[in-house]
Amino acid sequence: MVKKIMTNKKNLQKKLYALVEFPYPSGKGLHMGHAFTFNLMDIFVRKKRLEGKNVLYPMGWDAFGLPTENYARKLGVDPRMVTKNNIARFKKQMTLLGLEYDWDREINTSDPQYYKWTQWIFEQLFKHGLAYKKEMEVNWCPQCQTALAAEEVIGGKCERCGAEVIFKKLPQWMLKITNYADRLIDELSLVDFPESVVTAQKNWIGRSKGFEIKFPIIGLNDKNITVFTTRIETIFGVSFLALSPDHPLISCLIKSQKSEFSVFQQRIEYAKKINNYKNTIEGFFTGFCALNPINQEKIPIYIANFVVNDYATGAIMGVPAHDERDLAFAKKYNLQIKKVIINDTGQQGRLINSGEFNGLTINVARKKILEKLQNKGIAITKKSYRLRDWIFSRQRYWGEPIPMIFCPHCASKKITWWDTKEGKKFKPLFKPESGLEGWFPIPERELPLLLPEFDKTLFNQKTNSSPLANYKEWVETKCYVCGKKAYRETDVMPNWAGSSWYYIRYIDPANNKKLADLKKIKHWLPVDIYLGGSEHTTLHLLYSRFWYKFLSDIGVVVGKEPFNKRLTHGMILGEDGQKMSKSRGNVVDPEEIVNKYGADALRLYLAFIGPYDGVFPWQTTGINGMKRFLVRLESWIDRIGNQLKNKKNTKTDNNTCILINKLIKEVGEDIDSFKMNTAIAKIMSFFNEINNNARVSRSDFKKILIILSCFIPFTIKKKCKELGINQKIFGGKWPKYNEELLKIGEVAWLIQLNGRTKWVMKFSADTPADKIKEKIFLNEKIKDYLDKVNIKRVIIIPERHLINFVF
Ligand code: ANZ
Ligand code: ZN
Repeated sequence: MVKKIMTNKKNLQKKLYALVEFPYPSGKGLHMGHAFTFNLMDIFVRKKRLEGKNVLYPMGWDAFGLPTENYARKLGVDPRMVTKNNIARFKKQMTLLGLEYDWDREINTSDPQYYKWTQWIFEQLFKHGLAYKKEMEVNWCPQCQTALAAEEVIGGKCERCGAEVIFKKLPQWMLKITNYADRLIDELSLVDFPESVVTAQKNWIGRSKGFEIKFPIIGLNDKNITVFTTRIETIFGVSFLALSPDHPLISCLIKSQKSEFSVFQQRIEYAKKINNYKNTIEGFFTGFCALNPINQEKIPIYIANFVVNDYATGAIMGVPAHDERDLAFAKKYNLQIKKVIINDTGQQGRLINSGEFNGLTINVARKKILEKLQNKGIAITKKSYRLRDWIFSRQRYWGEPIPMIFCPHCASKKITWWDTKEGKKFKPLFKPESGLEGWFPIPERELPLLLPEFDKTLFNQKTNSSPLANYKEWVETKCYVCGKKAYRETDVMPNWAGSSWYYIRYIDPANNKKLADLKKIKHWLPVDIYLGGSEHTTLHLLYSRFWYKFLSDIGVVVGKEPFNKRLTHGMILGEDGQKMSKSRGNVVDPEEIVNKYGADALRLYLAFIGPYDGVFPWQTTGINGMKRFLVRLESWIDRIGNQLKNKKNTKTDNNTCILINKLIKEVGEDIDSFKMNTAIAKIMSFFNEINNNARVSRSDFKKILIILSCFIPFTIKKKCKELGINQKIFGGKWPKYNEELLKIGEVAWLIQLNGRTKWVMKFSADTPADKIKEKIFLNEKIKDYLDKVNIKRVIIIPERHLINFVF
């Protein structure tokens, strides 16, 4: 038993799941940014494999999406064909670059055997109460009769035909990601993400801890306005309440002044149009007042444009003396400005003009005021979130069909899925939303629900909703509950769907019974290192983490977080310092570069260009320089290789031995910490320092080749072949270094105080004497000591490795 656990642990230590964000196979082929990122991970993975790690290093295709659909529409070709061709080109280019993925794990989100499981996950979400339908506004082009994605609306106009885009309300599938808001924040403490990513995730969710307070409306019995505030201690300074322009109470408050209110509404619409909304302050007095529950003061109720409808309660208490926006509002409408806190910065503030609470600090006042109002049932503590539910419908063709049917008959009888035989037995994690009568998931055994064949004419017809609505035969189906006529959902899933769980499928890509085998999941997850773009630090990461937590809740995966470590990579700009784009004409195509300079020159160049998270312009001079370095390397390899061929049993000379040990250690450490640029710098300085007539043993020569093989695999392969080195370099082991030898290059310095040796410190032999003092001061202990005395003179005797502080 014990033995079994131990071997498992050993296996786990050996596993490494290295993930890079999979690309969208666009028609443009691999771009330089892909090459930059993929190359970095490739170096890392090659080293880990040489170390004997069991590495999962997969690649696949995020293949559904808008550009392919639009291209298909324009040319009347099947997006399946377009995707297939693009993928073939990407794959060829990746191979050209020497990226050694586990191609037997390749996945493609538009492959029915893949999206079967995307649909399956959706059905689980639905059954567990996490999917519902809601009327939401979409961008609609009345000319093209189609919904538009945000990026297709340019300056309020349709990108394709130039018609003015309107908002149209359509019922959309929604996913209740908000149910996971707290966990999506709190469990960030379990992962090793860059601080900027953690902050981006937190800000997107936007959790704010505050209070809800009820203000009774004077003259409307039993009616209250509930406001959300993070500053309950300012309640004595409230001089108005404000509701959002869509607040449900408005209908009771503006009965006698409907026309004035509609003028106000038009004013805000206009402000929205001229894009000055943020700086606009527009208020409308309802004629009603409310009672401040803390002191029974009468306060006017306004409607104000700056109160957001779907945040918190959609109503605020205005405290002009302590909030800038409230102050601007109070000035415009001549409202009281009453200061209730002095020193209102940080925690130092104290209450004034606040009755019995005068003199209290902010924190104490908060507690006391809450206590008082809470006892009367007027206030509670409350968290509010900026995060909204995820709109999951797209009015598109090239996406995963949402696997739902709607039966009007069952709907009229108010039958939901949870009323069916299967549904009754089911225990949902969350209470399902209302409004889902007549909506049923397609039986699991019938998945995947295939996207209907591409049909140019149907595809291009105008609809009132989605292209799939034109596929009448596909849409009409039979209700599996009552047997009457039913209709398939015609919306498809967003592009985010397939990428929210792809890293799970890599683990077990051919499984046709499950999304992936649990044992394999337990072995491989979490992903050890995930390299991706800064554009995905919010939504993609949030959605994937949400799905993972849900799948974990239903026992399909284990653990709380899917990605242990995340790195955000930078990018490569055009030679002109601008983003590479066809229209600017500054695109540098990796395939062309490989053809001209060879893949290894490009690999070296991209790894050397700078830190993995930087942004760098492409430089032709740089790649030329790399090509020259590569030529030098090759001739060095040839020279040593040929020497070894002729002589036997060469021993490495001492100096070279030290250099090689340093090389192994430092390059290895740099790769581990993803500093490929400094790793290459060290390789370069190694070849500068190594003597022209250096002697290198066969085994040391191989060590050098192994290190180089992570960066320039093609060259090393070629050289091995030429030199007849048939021991497989690529199946070799990442070399070990000798600690003792590293020390040989070190010299012990005596550190004296007034001529008496107090400490001994080791420095590498090549440390210049004038740098020794600096280095000594890096030692905390010694620095503390020396800082306390008044040093008069410092005597350095380099020949004797001695430094004397005189005081
Ligand atoms: C009184 C107050 C006094 C406020 C003060 C602030 C400063 P966060 O931290 O972002 O949650 N607020 C509440 N709901 C709002 C809505 N729907 N639209 C616009 N503003 C809203 O901000 C919370 C603060 O934002 C709340 O605290 C409220 O103003 C405002 F000296 O209440 B405060
Ligand atoms: Zn039915």
